Amino acid sequence: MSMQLRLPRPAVALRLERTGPIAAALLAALVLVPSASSGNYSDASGDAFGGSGDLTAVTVAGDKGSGQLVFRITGSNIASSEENALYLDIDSDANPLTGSLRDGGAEYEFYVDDNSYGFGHWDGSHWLKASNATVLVTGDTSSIMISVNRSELGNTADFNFVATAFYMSPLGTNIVQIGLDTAPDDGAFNYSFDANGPEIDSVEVQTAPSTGPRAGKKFVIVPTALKLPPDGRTKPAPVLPETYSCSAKLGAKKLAGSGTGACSIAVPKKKARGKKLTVLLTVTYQGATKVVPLTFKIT
Ligand SMILES: [Ca+2]
Ligand SMILES: [Ca+2]
Repeated sequence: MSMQLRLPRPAVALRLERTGPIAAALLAALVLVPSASSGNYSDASGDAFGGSGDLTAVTVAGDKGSGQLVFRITGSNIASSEENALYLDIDSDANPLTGSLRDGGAEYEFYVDDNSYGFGHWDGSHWLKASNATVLVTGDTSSIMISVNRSELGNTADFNFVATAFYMSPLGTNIVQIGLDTAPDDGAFNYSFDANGPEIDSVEVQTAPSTGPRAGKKFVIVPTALKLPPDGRTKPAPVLPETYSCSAKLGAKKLAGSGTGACSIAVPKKKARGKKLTVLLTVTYQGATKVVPLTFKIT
């Protein structure tokens, strides 16, 4: 079995008081966050082991104006007891090489159990209690919501994060049972206020023919990898968009496309050679949308 152990953090040893059921203050905070748009991240269901909660999805909605962020972490059997807790690590500078290296470069960490939460800040060598004036935590074993303002996350604009369901209980002398599920399985998710989802820095594409469009032939564009900020992943599999589409023009004339996302473009035979083909490639991933302009010379 391949697994990656993120060990329990003695980290946030501090226990702050649980906020209890959804309060009017929480509802007010939520109103500030547009609910239509959010980063949408998923984790397989049924991949938890050792009795830990099973995480299945995380959404992150941020309001650029106020800086308020709302994480919704869903699954089953999460944060059900002190032994079976939920952690949210936030790498607030989106740099896995700074912060707590044992925790994927996190500068901030939440701990949530069935009746309390903790919020810690890495000071360079220790986890200390963080300022939590804007923090609200609520939910149940199928959904935990954590709301915090970026003013208490180092004024981050773009961060990485990992949710971890972690079970640990003594089984006998010097033996503990450990269970775990992390989202994602490898590396970290990214969220940018500007993108309201992950920051997509660039998109790699392949074309057919690889040498570029030819007059009178079909020209096909396929995105083969999205470049996101570094997230500490150990298995560098390409990140593929969830959907993509193309809009192509020859000069001012729109060209018809077919196939996946209309990215198979019919290049006219007449008066096309030597001209510029412009394509707007739109990719979507985890709630973010990125439009990439591409230009080609027709031969
Ligand atoms: Ca899972
Ligand atoms: Ca960091």
